[in-house]
This record gives sequence, C-alpha cells and structure tokens, in this order.
Amino acid sequence: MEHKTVQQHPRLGTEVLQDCNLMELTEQQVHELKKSLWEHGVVFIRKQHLTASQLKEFAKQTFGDVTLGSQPKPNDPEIDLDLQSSGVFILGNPKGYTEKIPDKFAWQWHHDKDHLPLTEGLDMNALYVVMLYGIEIPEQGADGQPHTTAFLDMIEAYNNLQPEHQRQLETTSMYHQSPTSPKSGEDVPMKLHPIVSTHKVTGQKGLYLGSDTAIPVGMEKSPDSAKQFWQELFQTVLERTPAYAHVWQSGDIVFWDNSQVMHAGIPYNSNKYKRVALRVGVVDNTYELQGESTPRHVNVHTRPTPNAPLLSKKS
Ligand SMILES: O=C(O)CCC(=O)C(=O)O
Ligand SMILES: [Fe+2]
Repeated sequence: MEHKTVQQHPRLGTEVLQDCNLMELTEQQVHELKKSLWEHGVVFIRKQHLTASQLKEFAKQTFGDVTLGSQPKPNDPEIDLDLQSSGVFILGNPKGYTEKIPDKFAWQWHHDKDHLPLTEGLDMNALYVVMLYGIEIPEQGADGQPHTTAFLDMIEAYNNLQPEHQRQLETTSMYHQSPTSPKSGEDVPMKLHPIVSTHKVTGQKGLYLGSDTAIPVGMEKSPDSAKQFWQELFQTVLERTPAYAHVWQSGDIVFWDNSQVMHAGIPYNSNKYKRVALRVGVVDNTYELQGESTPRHVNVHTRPTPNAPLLSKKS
C-alpha cells in the first residue's frame, strides 16, 4: 500500500534523556521517560551501550515483567554472549551476511501482541511498551534510503476519519489471534477487543487494529470479508495519516507505546549489510492508572483451528 512517510512528526519520535546512560537513571528521569512515552507514542534515547541482560533488567525495573517470561534457551555459540538473554529477541543477521531474509514477519503493519491473547485478564490495550535497541545498523534499506522502522499514530488515524465512520467503528470489535501458531488440533486463542480504544493514561481515543488477521465480530465465518474489511479500513488510515520513519543510528533505543501506535520493519539486503537489534516487550504494571485500579476484563474466545484464517507470524 502506497503511503506518505515523514521523518519529522508532530507527535511521534521525540528524543529523550540526552546524554544519559540508561543504566543510571534517577527516579525523576524514569518518570520523565514514561511521561514522554505516553505523550509522544514513540520516543528514543541515543548513544547507549548495553548488553541484552542489562536491557532486560532495565525493562523489568522500569515497567514490570509481565511479558518477559519466555522459556530460557541455550546460548547460541555463534552469537556474541552479550547479545543473548532469555526474553530478549535478536533481530537481523547477528551471524553475518546471509541469503536468508531475516524478520520478514515484521514488514507488515502491526501492533505487537506477544502473549496478550494468551494472558488471562490482560487487555490488549494494556500499557504495553516495546523497546528496540539498534546495535548494528545497515547503511541503507532495500529502497536505497536510510534504514528505518516506520510508525503510525493511531490517535491521529482515528481523528482523521469522518465522524460517521468513527461512530460506526465505536460499536465494532475485532477478534485478535495469538501470534504463536497453534499445534495441529489445538484451538486458536482469540481475544475480543474494541476497534476504538481509550488510552489508559492519557484518555485519548485511538484505533486498535492488531494485524491483518484480525476478524470483526459477525465475520467469523467469512474470512474474505474480514480481510477486506481490515484492508479497506487500513487503506483509509494510510491515505490520511503519514507514517513516521525513525532513521536508525547505532546505539538508539526506540520505545513505543504499542497500545496506540502501529509499526512496520523495513527490508534490507542481508547479503550486503549486517543488522543487529535487540527487542524487549513489557507491560507497564507499575504505572498508576487514572481512576482504574485493576485491568479491564477482556474476553478470551477460542475457535477450532480448521476455521481459522492462515496465521501470519507477527509479534
Ligand atoms: O525490524 C523492525 O524494525 C521492527 C521489528 C518488529 O516489528 C518486531 O520485532 O516486533
Ligand atoms: Fe513488531
């Protein structure tokens, strides 16, 4: 889908904590970081030097540890130990140039949703923060432009819709699938979530679209209509809402507020360039929610595998 991309955006992509070391932030600086994150949706800090374990420790201490529980894996002897820690995902081609195309799953627009459909009681509109730490950056993307990750402001996307369209979407919910493929014969966990969601801290309305495997209520048995609904809505969003492209510098850590920001990775030539980036996703369970002491309950539904549309693996 064609769309406009900008490198300066009125809300997304603000640099924070200039000349700070993430490992040595004061309470006040952590508070500022979070405040900027909720306000700006995407913020970044530059010139960091961290190991994977340090990044994870920072994530835990700052936000909580709701989604860090992935199974420990044995270390890969071909990858620098400093890049490895359970719960920290390595993006790119850390073993060097390769014919294999890395991270294709991330090229489509999506909200990350690791664990969320599976975690009982956890709303997909939770204060889910993703940190992406760029260690080695390809000189350019496949398009010959600087290497970027693209972001869409879903508050702006909501505001750019016609009032009538907004009202119509306010009464619609979609089922979202876990990004993890079920084993054969297993039910596909689905989570029902309103398309228009209200931010837990700022109270702003935004669109929550998940990814193109989402199914509007009433279209459970017609995957083609569901796909068409999603594509048309997303096309309208892209036509009206410019994407912010974060141009990577080595040492950047980009944080995004996954509840009201969508993102897409940009392909690069892994035969010619190396990319190493570390990614940690975590729900902020330390932030004081205004007027809400417990997470809102969102139903978990399951459907048998045979009816499920093809799962595209997105996180
Ligand atoms: O590769 C990127 O820039 C984005 C990665 C991504 O979407 C993810 O890991 O969830
Ligand atoms: Fe992602």
